[in-house]
Amino acid sequence: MSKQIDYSLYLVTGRELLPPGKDYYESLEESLQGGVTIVQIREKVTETREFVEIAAKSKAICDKYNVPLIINDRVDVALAVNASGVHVGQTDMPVDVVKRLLPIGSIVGVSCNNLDHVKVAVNDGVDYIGIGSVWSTKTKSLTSPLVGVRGVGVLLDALEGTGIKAVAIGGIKSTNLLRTLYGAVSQIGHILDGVAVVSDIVASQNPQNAAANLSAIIHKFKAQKHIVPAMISTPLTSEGVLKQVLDIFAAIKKTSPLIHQITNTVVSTQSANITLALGASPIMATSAKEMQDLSKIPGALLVNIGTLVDDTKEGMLASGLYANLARKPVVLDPVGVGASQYRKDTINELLDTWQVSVIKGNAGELAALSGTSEVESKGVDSVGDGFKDPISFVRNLARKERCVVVLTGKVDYVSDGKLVVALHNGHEMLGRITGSGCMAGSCIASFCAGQASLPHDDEIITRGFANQYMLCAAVGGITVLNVAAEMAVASGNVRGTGTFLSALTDALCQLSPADIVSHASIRICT
Ligand code: 3NM
Ligand code: MG
Repeated sequence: MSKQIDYSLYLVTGRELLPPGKDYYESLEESLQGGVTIVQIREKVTETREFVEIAAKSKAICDKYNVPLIINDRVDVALAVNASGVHVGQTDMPVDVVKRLLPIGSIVGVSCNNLDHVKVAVNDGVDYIGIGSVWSTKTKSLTSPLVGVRGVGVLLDALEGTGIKAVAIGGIKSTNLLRTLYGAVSQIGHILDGVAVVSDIVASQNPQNAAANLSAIIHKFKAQKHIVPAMISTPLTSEGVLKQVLDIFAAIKKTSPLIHQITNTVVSTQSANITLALGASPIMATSAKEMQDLSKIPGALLVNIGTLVDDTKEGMLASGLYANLARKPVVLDPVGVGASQYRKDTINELLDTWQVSVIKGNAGELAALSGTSEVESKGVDSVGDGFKDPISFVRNLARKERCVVVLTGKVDYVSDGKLVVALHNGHEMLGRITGSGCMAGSCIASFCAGQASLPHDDEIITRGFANQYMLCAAVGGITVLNVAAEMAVASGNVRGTGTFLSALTDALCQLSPADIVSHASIRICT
């Protein structure tokens, strides 16, 4: 019989982290009142007698709230206080021995840092695994590399079909919990059963509030699962996408959303001008110190790593976190990510820190981001003919990163992980000026912001995977720039690349809904 345990908010104790003057038992009880669903007593240096005493008293408190108590590492202590189970690490007592010693029906959990650990845990038939460390943490000195939010999903894959539960641990706080939950998902869409937290609860003066905050985020997230399948079941047609593009286009003109862009020094001016031409309002702020304030203004965030330096990286990390918290769409342009290890590491750090709504790149960039060698890049440019099967590629990458992916090229492909849309607009002149890809990023961000300003459940906006709203926004951003390029050349005002850039800005400025309808080529591939 399977044990019905609620792993959703798993408190691991840490008496050394209590604020000065805060009583351990009081803190424990308050955290239970705040919504902790399972407790692990973790005592690393305490003598056995004291450990047993703490465990027994903690057990009495947990019993009052009907919350199971797990003991870290020590089977004897668990037996002594009749705890619900034991949690072991990779260098502790082997799981089969633990299981032999504990009463039948006890819970056994094990810490896993990598795929090999998970495979062994599955083989051992544990009840749950703790995956970590997801984020950096000061609570425990770590002996293995960070798993990262996106790394958790890979380990969850290995649990498919086993019935083994999983919690993530390490550096989880109310500020990154939503990102952790969104990002830590298996290929077929299984989410974490819970998150384990030490300092965000224990180090708080008010552990009840701290736990309640975390609990509210978890419950809201879990409730959203029911929204998304309903959306997917509404089939989206090419006409439906075009209609949404027109609605968003009108919303941009009407609301002039703030498009916060942390972009490269090569294109900053023209990206700002293109944003203005579309009717949105650019701000090119880069300091981490102003990211929280900017996140409060409705709009969207664009992060472009074209001329990456450490100073702007700090701003990028902060900007996305705040945008996630404010439920603002985030667009990532991984410019030249294949060019250097520094860029690759940074993109991984960014994607592990916040949830993006849309990733846009050329074939070389998206190949580097996804780790395939099928397409190579030279600096910021893609080399060769692109992917053999671009449709499957964008769909898979969208699933993996749980966001909308835009693959730019002669034909542009956009996918939310379910649908793939092919866009056939554009002009070869776009390839002859610098920063046309970056301008496409600005246009996508403007459309994401326009979409977010329309009346619908704003929770859906930041949700990446299978998000038809953000899919339509990305299609709109690419389409208006490409149609404007066609119209710029058709205007007869283009004598070279310089006049092309001016004519492109003019055409975008003057673009009407009727122009979009008559020029747009939007085709659903699947
Ligand atoms: N185990 P906090 S990380 C106890 O990676 C523990 O297995 C980890 O503390 C692992 O929530 C960790 O304060 C500490 O970051 C988590
Ligand atoms: Mg241990």
